[in-house]
Amino acid sequence: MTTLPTADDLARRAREAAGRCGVDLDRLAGDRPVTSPVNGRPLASVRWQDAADVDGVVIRAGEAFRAWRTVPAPVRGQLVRRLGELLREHKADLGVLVSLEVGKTTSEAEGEVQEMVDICEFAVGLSRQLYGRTISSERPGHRLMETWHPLGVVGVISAFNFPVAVWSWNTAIALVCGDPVVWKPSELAPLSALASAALLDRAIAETGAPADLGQVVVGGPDVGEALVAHPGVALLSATGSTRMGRAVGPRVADRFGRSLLELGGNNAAIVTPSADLDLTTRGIVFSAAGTAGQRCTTMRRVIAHVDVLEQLTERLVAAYRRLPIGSPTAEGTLVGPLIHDAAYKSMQDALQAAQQQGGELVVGGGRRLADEAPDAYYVEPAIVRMPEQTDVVRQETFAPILYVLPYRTLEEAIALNNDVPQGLSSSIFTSDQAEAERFLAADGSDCGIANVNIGTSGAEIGGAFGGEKHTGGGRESGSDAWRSYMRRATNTINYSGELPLAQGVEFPI
Ligand code: UN1
Repeated sequence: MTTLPTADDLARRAREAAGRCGVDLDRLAGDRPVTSPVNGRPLASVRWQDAADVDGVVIRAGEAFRAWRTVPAPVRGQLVRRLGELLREHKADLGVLVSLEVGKTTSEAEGEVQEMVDICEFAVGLSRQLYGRTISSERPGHRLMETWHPLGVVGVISAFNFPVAVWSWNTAIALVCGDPVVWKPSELAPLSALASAALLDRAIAETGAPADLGQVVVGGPDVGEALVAHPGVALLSATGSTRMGRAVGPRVADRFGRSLLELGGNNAAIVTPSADLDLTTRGIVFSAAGTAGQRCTTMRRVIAHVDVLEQLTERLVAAYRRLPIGSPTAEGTLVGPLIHDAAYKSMQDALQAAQQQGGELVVGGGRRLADEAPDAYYVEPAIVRMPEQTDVVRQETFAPILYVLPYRTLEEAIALNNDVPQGLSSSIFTSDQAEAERFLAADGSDCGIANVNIGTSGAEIGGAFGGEKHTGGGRESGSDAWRSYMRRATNTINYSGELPLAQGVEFPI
């Protein structure tokens, strides 16, 4: 009796969901196979475009920009409002596509779509709040102010693990800011991309906005490279590995473009002696094992005080043993598959390296369902006790491995938290307010996200999302992340009838 759905069943479900979202089914008639990590079998096929197509796409986006930039921002918001409604209506359809293409459980896949709806709502409100400042002028009869204008074409390169939400964070904000978007989705998730793009196309048509405001180019790395290099792309927002960011950042900078980089994380939780261990255990397991360890916010390290380390590890091991691993579409599953064989191999390599570097594997690491689906990679999330923060712990392995490290003083714990190249997310579990404040202070966590008594993953869209150091420094989503998508003009207005110069300069002509 098989527990995984058949290839035909998955292909039919994907096709139907894509059709309901309005995907032109001709686009699914290409020669590039799409594989489902659920069973390792072909799910569909798509046609790839290539680098030569990018120029025309960016030029059309530039034309759309020239029309869209003068549409009042609250009117631009109406397009995003409609997009949000359509996403809400098709939450289940898009959820199915995300689940089948990247292996998320139904709840997590639908949660991803909910993030899309949320960012649309945020952006609609924002469309009436793109505020500039009025600044006191040093000269009489003068006013100083700043105005935020649309920036230009935004290129979005997204990763497989949040195949559509990251596009929506960029797109909802870019559109209200007056910018068109050209999207290069992950090669591994073209169906959910085409479905999201079809919903945007529909919102554009229904609201009478310029047709080329949202374009998607399904293709390989050459498409991404063409977007990075194109002088018509004003802002390049890229999510992926630090290696990718290292290639993208300097090339965009070289042409004086802007880039917004959201790269790897190596997120830790500090667990202090006063932590509520029940809540802590649940918080850690969601962040470390959820999404099969494939979020950039996944918790990869626990830094536990020596007085609670044993007890905490026991609780975590017990919870890990109970984790339901299996088909992400089956009810009750909490851990779905890894994306592909390379992810599985990198997990095995890291586990081996960790043990060579003094680590002790306390639970997990094994493969599941290999007989039934030899090309799907289900794994037991692993916990490894490490005596210290060795090389392998300082690297991001995109798989569910949680390293547990001991500490004695909070200073030492914070130093360990910060002593990795990445700086995305972090948390502290404590009931001691002073400890929490120390962690959040200027000399505390050096990450873009620092939490208290919740895990490192699962951020809401209302805050700015991103991190420091090798995470790339970009901020997307809420708060004032919109400023990256606009250009600021400083305006000085003279209504005095005189011409006093700033800094008291005299120029008597
Ligand atoms: C990512 O993994 O690229 O905070 C994004 C989270 C999600 C977003 C993750 N809201 O885990």
